Amino acid sequence: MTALIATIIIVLLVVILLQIARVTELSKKIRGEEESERRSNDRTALWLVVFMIAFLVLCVASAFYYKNVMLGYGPHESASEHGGKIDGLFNTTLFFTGIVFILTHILLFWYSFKYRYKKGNTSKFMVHDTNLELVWTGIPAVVMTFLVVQGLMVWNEIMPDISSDKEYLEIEATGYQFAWEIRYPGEDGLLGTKDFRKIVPGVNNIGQDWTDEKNVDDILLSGSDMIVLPVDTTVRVRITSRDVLHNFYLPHFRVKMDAIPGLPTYFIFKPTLTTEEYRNNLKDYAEWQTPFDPEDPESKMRWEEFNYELACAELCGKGHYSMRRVLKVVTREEYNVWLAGQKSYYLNNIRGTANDPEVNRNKLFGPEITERRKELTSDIENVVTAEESAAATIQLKHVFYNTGTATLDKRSQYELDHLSTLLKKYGDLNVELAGHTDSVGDDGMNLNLSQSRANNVREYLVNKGIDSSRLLARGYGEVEPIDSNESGEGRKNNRRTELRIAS
Ligand SMILES: [Cu+2]
Repeated sequence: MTALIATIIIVLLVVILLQIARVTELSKKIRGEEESERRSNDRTALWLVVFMIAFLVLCVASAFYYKNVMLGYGPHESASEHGGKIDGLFNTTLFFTGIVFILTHILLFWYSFKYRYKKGNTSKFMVHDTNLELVWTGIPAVVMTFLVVQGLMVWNEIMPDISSDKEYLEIEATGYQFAWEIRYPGEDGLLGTKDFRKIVPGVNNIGQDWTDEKNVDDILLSGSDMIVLPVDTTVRVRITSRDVLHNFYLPHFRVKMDAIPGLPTYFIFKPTLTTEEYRNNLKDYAEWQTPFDPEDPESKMRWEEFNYELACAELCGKGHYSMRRVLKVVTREEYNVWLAGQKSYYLNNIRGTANDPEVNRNKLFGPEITERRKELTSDIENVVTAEESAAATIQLKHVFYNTGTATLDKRSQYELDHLSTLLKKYGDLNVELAGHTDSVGDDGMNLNLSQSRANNVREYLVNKGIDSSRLLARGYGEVEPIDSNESGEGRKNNRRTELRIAS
C-alpha cells in the first residue's frame, strides 16, 4: 500500500514539474526570450551574493567555535615549553590565510554578481598590465616568505639536538605492531646499545646487547605500563620502529615524530604541567564537569579522570588503535620514588638464564655490587644491634675462587673490601671465616681445600688492615652441606664461604 502511494506521489510530482516547465515555456513566449533570460541572470547573481554571505559567516563562526581544539586555547592549552610556539605558528598562519580566504571569496562572488550578463556589455581586452602582475605576484610572495621564515624559525628553535653538557633525561620509544616498548636508562643515565639481529620477541624485544654494561640497569616498560615523566625536566625521546612506520604523538605536548624502521629520530620537549595541574585547569570548564561515565551520574567528573596520552599517529595496521598509552607527568620527587620501584630488565629477566651471554657469567655488574653491599651491611648491622649476642652465620655470597684451587677470584674484592670496611666500623666484632666444599672428590682433599680458602680470605682481610687476632679461619670440608649434593645447583650452593660472628 505504502509503495503504491509513493509511486503515485512520484508520478504526480513528475507531472507537476512537466506542467511548470510548460508554463515557463509558454510565459517566455508571451514575454519574450530576452526579458526572461535577464531576470534569470539577475536572480542567480543575487543568490550567489546571498550564498557568499552565509558561507563566510558560517566559516568564521565555525573557526571561532573550534578555535580551542584547532589552535590550543582554553582546555586544550599545551603542557610543554615549546607547545605555545607551535600553537602561535598555527594562529599566525590562520590569520594570514584567513584574510586571503575571505578576500578571494568576496571577489569571486561579487564579480559574478557585478559582471553578470547584461545586454550590450562587452569585455575589456587587456594584453598585459605590469602593475597588476606585480600586485598579484608580489603580495603572495611576501606573505608566503613571512610564513615560511616564521615556520623555519620555530622549527629551528624546537628541533636542534641537545648539547651533552645540558642535563636531560633520555628515554627510548620503539614502536612495533601493536605497542610501544619504552626504555629508561636506569641509574647510569645511559641507554645501552642494541642491534636488530639480537631481537628475540618476548625475550629481547628491542635487541639489547647484554654484553654492553650500559644495558644492565636499563628499565623496560612493556604492554600497558604507564609512562611516567618528571615535570620541568628536558626529555629527549629516541624514536625508532621495529617493523613499519609508526608515529610518536603526544598531543597535549605538541610532540609528533615519525618512528621509522632503521632510522632513529628524536624529539626534545619539557613538560611544564603535571597531570594533576592539568586536571585542575580543566576543572574550570563546563564540558569537563560532567560525569566520566554518562550512564553513571555517581562516577567521577571527566576532569578527574583526565590523562595525557601517547598515540600512534600513523595507520600502521589493524591493531593501530591499541598503541595508546597513558602518560603521567609528576613532580621530581614522585618521579624518583617511581623510578626506584622500577626493576632492571636484564637483572630480573636475563641474568643467570640461558639467554645471559657466556662472557657475563664471570662478571659482577655495578648494580649487583651496590645491592650486595646494602645486603651485607644490613646483615651485619642486624647482628650488632641484636639484643642477644647469639651466634650468627652470614653467607659471603660474592666470594669466589678459581675452579679447584684456593686462589681468590678477582670478583671477590668487592665483597671482601666492603667486609673489611664493616669490620673496621664495628671494631669489637670477632669472626670466624668458614670454608665449605661440595662432596665431589676425596674428603681429606676437600677439607684441605676449604681450609686454604678460608686462610686466603683471612689473609686478604689482614692485608686490608684487620687485626689478625679478630679473624679465625676454619675449613669444614664437605660435612656441613646446606643443599643436596645431587644436583649442580645444589653443589654450587654447598661450595661457600661463611662469616660466623663469634662475639
Ligand atoms: Cu603504529
